[in-house]
Amino acid sequence: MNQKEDMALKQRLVQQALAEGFVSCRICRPWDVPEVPARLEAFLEAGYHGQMGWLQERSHWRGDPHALWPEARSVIMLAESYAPEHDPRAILRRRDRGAISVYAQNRDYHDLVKKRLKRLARWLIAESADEGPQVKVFVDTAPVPEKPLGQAAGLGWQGKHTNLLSRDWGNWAFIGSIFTTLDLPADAPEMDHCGSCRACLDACPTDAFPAPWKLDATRCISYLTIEHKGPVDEELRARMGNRIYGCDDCLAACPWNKFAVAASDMRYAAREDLLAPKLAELAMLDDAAFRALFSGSPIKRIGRDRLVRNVLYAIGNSGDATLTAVAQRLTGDPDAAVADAARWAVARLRG
Ligand code: B12
Ligand code: SF4
Ligand code: SF4
Repeated sequence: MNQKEDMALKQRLVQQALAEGFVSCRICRPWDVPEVPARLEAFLEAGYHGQMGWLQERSHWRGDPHALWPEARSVIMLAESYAPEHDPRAILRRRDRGAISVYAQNRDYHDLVKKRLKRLARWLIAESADEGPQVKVFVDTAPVPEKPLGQAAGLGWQGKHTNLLSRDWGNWAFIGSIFTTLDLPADAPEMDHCGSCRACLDACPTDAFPAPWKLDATRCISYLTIEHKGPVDEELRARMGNRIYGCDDCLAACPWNKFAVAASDMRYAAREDLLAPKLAELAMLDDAAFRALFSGSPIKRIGRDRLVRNVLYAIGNSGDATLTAVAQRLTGDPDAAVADAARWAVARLRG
């Protein structure tokens, strides 16, 4: 294809991406993030990844998208909004209820974004005049530095809370990518618009930011509730409040959300039963009931034991003595972390 045809294809691609429901579509080169390996190395050396050994294992790819697939010439970066209609911080005051982070209140985004990416990638192959272009789609699960690539493509910038945000759609968006052997015209990177703001850093309940743009994941409630196996450090449990899956505090604090674009896919809208679930009911879930309740939800991935462990920390933090009996029943649970959390909750409520 010549330059004019490349540009025309790119313009139609962006139109098609928006028609699919993405809020933004921009392009960079796989080699456009040379700063990442050193920054990733510093993160790993500080031990900020905790038990997420998979971040370390494939760090040569995570640091260098060009090494991940040397034949790729362009990376198409896409943002998909899941902006909530409610203030996710309101639930934090209802201490007998569990707070589930916005992204997990309905369907698993991995499934929804991946389907959309695949449809767009098929469209691109069909529309391209080149012989047999190849594509690979990624959302979260592969060792791809999605946020730095997003910034390089001009989708948004990496804020001080380390997430990608934009002046057009705030920070409530998932990121997906399509790597392709096609040589599409690249966009300019986005620059920083955080300025002197530090609202996200100050909002963090566990002081998980040692510095702006640096997250110690081992202190982040998202990591503690989703990734961390076994008992959580007692100093941190007490700060988790009623957050039982993920955390939204740093995202919700960002002033750029006033420009957030509403989620176009209703399958992200909060399920009625996951907006303010009762801790007493969640604590009683067995494996079968857990699987039935969270079928199709990202929460399913953590399993009954870890969710109930988190629920018991929330019960311990609730100050609600009527929940003591519920915690007491789980002090002999076969899962050691659940039993430990139950004993801790009982002691806190009696304390
Ligand atoms: C591991 C992981 C986590 C970990 C670690 C998070 C982290 N910040 O690293 C945990 C479990 C804590 C987590 C939590 C969340 N996650 Co997460 N997570 C990932 C994952 C799989 C990898 C991220 C990674 O590589 N981390 C390692 C560190 C080293 O990378 P990093 O944050 O990019 O760190 C960079 C900065 O520190 C930067 N840096 C250092 N110094 C400087 C200086 C300047 C000036 C700048 C600009 C940058 C900079 O360089 C580092 C290397 O690039 C990505 C998917 C993916 N493949 O990218 C999703 C992803 C980042 N997560 C996502 C989401 C939605 C979340 C949560 C909001 C979920 C929730 N509500 O609970 C929270 C947010 C917590 C937070 N404040 O970051 C989205 C973010 C979308 C967006 N708009 O950015 C992603 C992109 C998934 C997706 N495809 O949509 N996550
Ligand atoms: S997600 Fe919550 S705990 Fe993690 S950094 Fe943001 S505010 Fe802190
Ligand atoms: S809250 Fe402020 S510092 Fe944090 S990401 Fe948003 S603009 Fe940047």
